[in-house]
Amino acid sequence: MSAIDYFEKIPNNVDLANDKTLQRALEHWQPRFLDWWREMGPNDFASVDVYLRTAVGVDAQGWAHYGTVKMPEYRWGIFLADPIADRAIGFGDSFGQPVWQQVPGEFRSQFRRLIVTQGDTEPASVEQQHRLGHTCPSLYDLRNLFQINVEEGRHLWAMVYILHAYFGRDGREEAEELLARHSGDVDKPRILGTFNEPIEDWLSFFCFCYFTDRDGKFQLKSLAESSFDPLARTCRFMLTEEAHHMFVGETGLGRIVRRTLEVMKQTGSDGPEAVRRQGAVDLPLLQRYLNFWFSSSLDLFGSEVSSNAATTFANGIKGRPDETTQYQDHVCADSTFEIEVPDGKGGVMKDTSPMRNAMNEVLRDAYIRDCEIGLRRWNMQIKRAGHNFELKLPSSRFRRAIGAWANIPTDLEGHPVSREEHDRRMPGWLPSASDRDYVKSLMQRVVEPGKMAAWIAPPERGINNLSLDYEYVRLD
Ligand code: BYC
Repeated sequence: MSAIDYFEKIPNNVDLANDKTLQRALEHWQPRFLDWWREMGPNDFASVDVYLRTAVGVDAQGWAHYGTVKMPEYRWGIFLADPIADRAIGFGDSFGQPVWQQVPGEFRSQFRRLIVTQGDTEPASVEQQHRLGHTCPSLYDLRNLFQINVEEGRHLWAMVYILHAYFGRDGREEAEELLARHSGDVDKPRILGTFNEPIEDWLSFFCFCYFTDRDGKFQLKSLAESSFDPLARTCRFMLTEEAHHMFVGETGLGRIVRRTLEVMKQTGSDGPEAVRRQGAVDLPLLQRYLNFWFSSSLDLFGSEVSSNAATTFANGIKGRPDETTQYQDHVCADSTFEIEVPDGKGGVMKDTSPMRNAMNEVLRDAYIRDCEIGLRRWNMQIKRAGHNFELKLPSSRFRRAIGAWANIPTDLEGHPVSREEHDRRMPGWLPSASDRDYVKSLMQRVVEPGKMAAWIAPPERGINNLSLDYEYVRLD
């Protein structure tokens, strides 16, 4: 295992002390990062003590340390997973050749584009969640929000390290830009659509963690296959932290379902009004939030047919998740993939794309299957409680803004419909203004240790074997 130097200004396992130029460049960026954190992060909580996990190593057994920290003092560091001896390129035209320790000149701009896009999402999510701390449903949840925020900050560090270390002046300029764009900013928005959507309530937050962080899992897994070894190692370690973010989403939504079912049992009614009278989230309302965040997150995979995707696969830049273990053909020079596209006459038709061009769709399909797992679990809870209601993922054709289905009006099942019908039925498909007002009315902050807001059930256990009434955040 590579040692992590905690006495350094920037904890790292990349031997920063022996690269003074890089160290100085990163130490120059560090105060800018902290200024950004103070301005755009959970700034109203700068002085509170939070029970946080900090990465202290990269091996599976003991990579994290838990302790009480004030967030601006969190040790954001640079950690790469240990190298794999004799690792060879796992896909594309250079399959089987040794991986690269430097970026080949001819692929520089493609790598930079992907690394910047990945890096951009990390601070974006912190900005989106900027004010959520004020309406937390419990101290446990508040701590989880802050844990996610500091780790997204560390993931920004991960990408900034790669930009500084391997992309020279261009990389340093891009690192500055990562702090200059802001989520939802009219003039300088974040790069990808979902990261400009406001997250103003905890139901949206849990949906974001469930759907959008899961895109992070798939994109990081694809980049973890990259032939550029430092990028692959960086992403492998990021995935370790990412798992907790999806856990927060999945258990958050599961706890909401559990609470709603309790209320339905108590009142003996499954009517949305009865559920709302008890201050819980009715299942149709939850479905509309799922529709919103799922469809938005689907766009994050890019177009069904993409020359960028073909090039990055051919060049060994970005593979498929678990490329080595999940696929037989790692070159995909002659294979094809069938996709469904609009037929231009208000219907759907099958089309065949070269496999390399369809890599975004291959990933999106795998992502959708992964998203279904949580829904199956929640539907089981609903069924066991004796209710005839099923949460469903909408079709991947519904409400798309990117790719073949962009701006094509369809219903939830993906059947093309007229614009008029689409607009008329939309309030039943996505959260309406009154849904959002209702959810907002639930967002009353609960900060007594062990207590939960009325719209969410308690988690099964606390953090790191601590009890649920542990004071995870000391607000004083
Ligand atoms: N919104 O050929 P196309 C995470 C752009 S989440 C706006 O269709 P391509 C996290 C695209 O950039 C993971 N623009 O697709 C989660 C391109 O623009 P340029 C983030 C979009 O190139 C929660 C153009 O459309 N990581 O980590 O194959 C919290 C044509 O693109 C969108 C990554 O995404 C969109 N939704 O791109 C915190 C990995 N979709 O370059 C963190 C890095 C596409 O022509 N990125 N465009 O100006 C990539 O791998 C690829 O850039 C994409 C697909 C997956 C985005």
